[in-house]
Amino acid sequence: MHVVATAGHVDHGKSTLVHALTGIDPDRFGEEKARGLTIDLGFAWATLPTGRELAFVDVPGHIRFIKNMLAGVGAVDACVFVVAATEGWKPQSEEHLRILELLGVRHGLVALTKVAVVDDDHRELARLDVADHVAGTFLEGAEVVDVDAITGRGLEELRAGLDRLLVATPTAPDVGRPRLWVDRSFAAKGSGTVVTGTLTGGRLAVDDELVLVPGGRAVRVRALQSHQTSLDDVGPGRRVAVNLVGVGHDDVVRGDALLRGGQWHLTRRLDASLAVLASLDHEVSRRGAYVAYLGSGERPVRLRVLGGSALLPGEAGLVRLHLAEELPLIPGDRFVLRETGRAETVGGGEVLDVDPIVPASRARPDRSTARVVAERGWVEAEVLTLLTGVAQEPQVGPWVVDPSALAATRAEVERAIDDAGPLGLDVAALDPKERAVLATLDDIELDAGRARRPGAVDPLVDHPYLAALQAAPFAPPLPDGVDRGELRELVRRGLVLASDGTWFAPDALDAAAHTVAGLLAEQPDGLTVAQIRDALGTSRKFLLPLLALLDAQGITRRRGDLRVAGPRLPPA
Ligand SMILES: Nc1nc2c(ncn2[C@@H]2O[C@H](COP(=O)(O)OP(=O)(O)OP(=O)(O)O)[C@@H](O)[C@H]2O)c(=O)[nH]1
Ligand SMILES: [Mg+2]
Repeated sequence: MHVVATAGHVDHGKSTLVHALTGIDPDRFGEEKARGLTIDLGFAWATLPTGRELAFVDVPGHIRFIKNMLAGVGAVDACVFVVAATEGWKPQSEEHLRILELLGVRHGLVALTKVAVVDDDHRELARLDVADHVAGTFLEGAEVVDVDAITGRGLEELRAGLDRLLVATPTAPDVGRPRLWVDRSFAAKGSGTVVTGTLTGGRLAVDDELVLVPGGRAVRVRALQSHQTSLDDVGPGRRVAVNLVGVGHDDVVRGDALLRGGQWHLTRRLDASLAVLASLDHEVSRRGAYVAYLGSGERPVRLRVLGGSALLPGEAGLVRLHLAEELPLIPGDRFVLRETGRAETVGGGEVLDVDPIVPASRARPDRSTARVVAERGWVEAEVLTLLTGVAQEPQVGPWVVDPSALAATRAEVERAIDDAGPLGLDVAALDPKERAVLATLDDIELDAGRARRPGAVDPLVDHPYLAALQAAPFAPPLPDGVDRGELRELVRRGLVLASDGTWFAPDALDAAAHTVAGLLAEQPDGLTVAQIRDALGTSRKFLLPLLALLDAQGITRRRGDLRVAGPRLPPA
């Protein structure tokens, strides 16, 4: 399945040829038929001798309707370039060829039309004329087929030529990210809003929840058609009509995009390459009123030349474009730039950066992902995927990180670990990026939420205060002279139990629990504080905080003035 555009000067026979090949008159409007002039895009389709299907987007040749031509050729796979043998190469032959070049069309053939009304010499001259003008373009060496759509001469050769052309023409790839630039929106009887366009990037299916951009309106697909056949789902590289729920046909215009929410970076600002046509008679600078043809739309833009102030005719450079509305763009999207004041095609290029963050004075955009990462240092893989249009795997946590930014954070984390010494670095004190980096470090031990170098002796395990507490379990000394940070860490790790300004060894609690269990076995109705105090040989001053710990751990429970068995009381 391919979508092929016509191109060529006004009246050279584009629509007549499409009609002859498909049986469908692409001129849809009464005025077009009456004047014999295409005004807006026309659509038709056919099956070639080999069974291959193709859709035509038929464009107007008249210079006044160039913006309609531009709306139709943005997403096509190939072109049929029409030159009338009666007239040869004309101004819009030239302009259409330039536009196709700028939009990156790389496949096509030439139909030399009206050959039945010229003699052989004329026809040969026209052929030479065409060969001259396509030299150095994608049409150099393309097949040139003599046809006459009125007599039917050459139509079979043209069909065979299209078959040969399309065998060698890649179809629009499916990257799971559909985008339909709308070229028509209308109300269909009984079914509501229908939009049409050339689908690229992925599939659409009935019941899909989609959004319309700009604006972000949520819509649902009620029905789909391609070539007037209803389908449940449809792949890229086709002309598609989408019946939408959730929007009136007047609220969608040519140039809007239909897509899945969350799959696109929407931007008002982009960096791009710009090739200026050699035929232009003035330089391109920020002065001038420009429109960019992006997708199927005509967009007013402000332009700034990067790395200079102007581009000369025939020169290629870099520009930053500012749009009036947010568009779903990815690097590689192509555009044509025209100047509205002079109504002339200035040039065109390729989107390089859909979210430029470097000031225009320093920006040097290119298509490389590494540049996008380097400019940011850290970028979430999901965001990078939107910015590049290519699926990106995270490197560290959810991020892709510039090598120098990663090295810097790594060094910081290592230094912090070394500074923390044998106690280890409290991982909770790190920010998420540092924590993600920590997880990538080899030579680090993680224990109880602290990171330290392996082999670093933990000073807490043999801490003298532990020995002091153990030596006097029921008359524990105060932590005088113990470093506060170490004490906090001892408590946090459960090496020391704190209660009400008194500190105990865990052994003290175990011993007390056993003693109490023994007493309660004999006296299950409860023990007085004095009984426990005497059994442990301690004083009230130490016993009350100790009982608070026993209660808190569920070893004992209070009942009035007595202590009875709690759920965690050990067996006697
Ligand atoms: N004899 C002859 N006449 C042709 C042929 N192709 C087109 N014509 C005539 O040329 C005129 C213009 O044809 P169209 O098909 O409308 O030309 P077009 O390129 O679509 O014109 P625009 O869309 O306005 O740019 C019509 O009167 C056609 O009948 C052909 O192959 N032979
Ligand atoms: Mg026409």
